[in-house]
This record gives sequence, C-alpha cells and structure tokens, in this order.
Amino acid sequence: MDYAKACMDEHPSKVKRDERISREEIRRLYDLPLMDLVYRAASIHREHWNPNDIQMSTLVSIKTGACPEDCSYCTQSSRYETGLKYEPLMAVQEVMKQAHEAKAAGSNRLCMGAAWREVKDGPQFDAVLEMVKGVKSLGMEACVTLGMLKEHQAARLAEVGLDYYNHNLDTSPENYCNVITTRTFQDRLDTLEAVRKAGIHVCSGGILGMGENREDRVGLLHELANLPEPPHSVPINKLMRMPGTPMADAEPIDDIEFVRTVAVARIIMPKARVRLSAGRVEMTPAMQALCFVAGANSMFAGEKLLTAANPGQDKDMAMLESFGMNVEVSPYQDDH
Ligand code: SAM
Ligand code: DTB
Ligand code: SF4
Repeated sequence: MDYAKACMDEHPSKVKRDERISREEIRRLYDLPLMDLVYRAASIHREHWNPNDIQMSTLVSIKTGACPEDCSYCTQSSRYETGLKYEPLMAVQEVMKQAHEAKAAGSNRLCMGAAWREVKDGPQFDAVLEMVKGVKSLGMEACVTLGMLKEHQAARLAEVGLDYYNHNLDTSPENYCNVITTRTFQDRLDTLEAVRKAGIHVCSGGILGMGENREDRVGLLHELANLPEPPHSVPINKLMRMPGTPMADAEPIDDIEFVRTVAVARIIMPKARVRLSAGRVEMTPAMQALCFVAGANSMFAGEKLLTAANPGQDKDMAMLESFGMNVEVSPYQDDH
C-alpha cells in the first residue's frame, strides 16, 4: 500500500478552525515518558469518572456485507473477497430479541451497525427508527452506525430518542485517502456535524495499526478533540486484520503505542467515554488493564463485534472480576 500519498487537498476547511488543543501539544503528550503520561491520564480519569467502573455495549450487525465503500480494513466491503455472508436488514423483532439478551448479559447500550454507505430515506430507515424505539423501551441506551447521514435524517433519529451515533474519523486527514477513497474526510465531518446539530451524542474514534505513523495518530486525536464539541464517546480500535482485505497483513501496532494513544485521548477529551473497541481478542488481560489504567472506561461485550471475534462474556467477566472492576448497569451516566 502506498502510504506516501497525503490527502489534505480533499480536506480544505480544516486549517481554519479555532483550536482547543494544537497538534504540537498532542505531540508533546505522546513524547512524555510512559510513566508520566499514564499517571497524568489516570489522574484526569479519576477527576471525571470512577476508575473501577466500566461501561459495556453490545453490537448487533443489523445489515451485513455487500457495502459499496472501499474501506481497506473492512470485511463488509463488496470490493474484497472476504468470504463474508451477506445478510439483509434484520427484522425489528430479531433485533429486540438480541437487545433483551444483551441487557440480561449486563450491557446498558445496544449499538446497531449497518453496512451502508449512507442512510437512504424509505422503509429500511423507517425500520431502523422502530429498532431504536424498541431498544429505548427496554431502558437501554441506543446507538447506531449507518454510514453518512443528512440533517433531516439525524433529526428523525433524535425524535425517536437515539442517544449516540457512531461515525469514526478512522485516521488523520493526511492518511485518509490511503485507507478509503469512496468518501472524503470532509464527508465524515459533515455527518458528525449533522449528528451534533440534531442533539445526538457523537461517538467517533479511529483504528490503530493500519500502517499509519505517529503523526497520523496525533492528527486523528487532534481532529477529534477539536470537533465543534468533543465527542461523548471515542472508540479506539486495534485493526483486526481480516483475510481478503488489503490490510490483512498490516504490521500490528505496538502495545505501548496503543496505550499511549488511549492515555492521550483521555487527557485531551477528559469527559468522553474512551472505548477499548475492536482487537481485544489479541490483547492479554495485562494489556487491557494497562489501557484501563490509561483511561479507557468502556468496551464491547459478547463474542462478536460486527463480523469479527470479541473475547465473550465468560472471559470478560473473569478478567473484570480479577481487576475488581464493576460493570455499570444504569444508563445515562455519560451526561456530565
Ligand atoms: N458502514 C458504517 C460506517 O462505516 O460508518 C458503519 C459500520 S463500520 C464497520 C464501523 C467502524 O468499525 C468503522 O468506521 C471502523 O472504524 C470500524 N472497523 C471496521 N472494520 C474494522 C477492523 N477490521 N478492525 C478495526 N475496526 C474496524
Ligand atoms: C467502532 O469503532 N468499532 C465497532 C463499532 N464502532 C461499530 C465496530 C468494530 C468492527 C470490527 C470489525 C468487524 O466486526 O467486522
Ligand atoms: Fe462499508 Fe462501513 Fe465497512 Fe466502510 S467500514 S466498507 S462503510 S461497512
């Protein structure tokens, strides 16, 4: 893959915005000695959160595969031979069944993902609105990730009570076109803006281990922290190298670099949930503990993410018990 290509020309508006934090300040945080960085992150974490609590979300893939986008990391893109089975949009009743199970297993948030490029008005979007209503009726928080979104669609999601919309910036603006060519970084920012304007909480983060360099990780966090409002939730995914995708053989991210990224995210976005997202199956409990010390306070429950593996209930509960950590049961603890 050609990582030399810089994609800034596709992102013309970015330089003008007022900054909450500069790239230089973020670089300096990354450069701190690890002990100082993690100590600072852990201290800030304690000011805003109970460090022994963790929030669990369950993912449900409501429409799987056959996606027209070309995201180089994704099994669901129709461009790559990944062997994934296409599943059309799930029935509302089936989603409700999974929501009940997720609640019983300790999740207070259900995150529904569709392999769509963008939301289209019509019966499928109407069905997703019903799913959100149903999840809310169980007293759970609802999150969806449906691709690009327009303002009137965000308003409809807000009307049915959607709590979070997940849409990741994935990487720095300079590296974006090396990962995805079918939409631009600016498209992603526009969707996040529509979500914010509708009053829905923004969940946005990225992926580490796609062959990006330190400056790309700095650039990703810089963009997230300088959104018009910092995101309420920041998923940090470790690339799951999925066979058949262009990133199947990417060099894995160094563990300590991953921990540094979690710590910097916690320091510059103190009130956000920092979610230890994809890739936990490749992390030891000790590595995950380090991420929690560095300020991660949320993760995905269950044996499956959207299409890839996740540690599952038994392993996770044993791990959390050994750390003396508690799973948060009641929702709406992020609103402060
Ligand atoms: N199609 C929608 C979109 O792209 O916005 C929603 C689903 S998409 C699978 C949600 C996010 O999952 C992506 O933005 C990406 O950050 C993450 N993701 C997908 N495949 C991944 C992988 N193999 N490893 C790590 N994270 C991944
Ligand atoms: C996010 O940042 N990570 C989740 C969620 N948002 C939708 C998805 C991870 C997907 C991992 C790869 C897969 O399951 O196919
Ligand atoms: Fe489609 Fe989302 Fe996968 Fe990209 S990440 S190929 S948009 S499902």
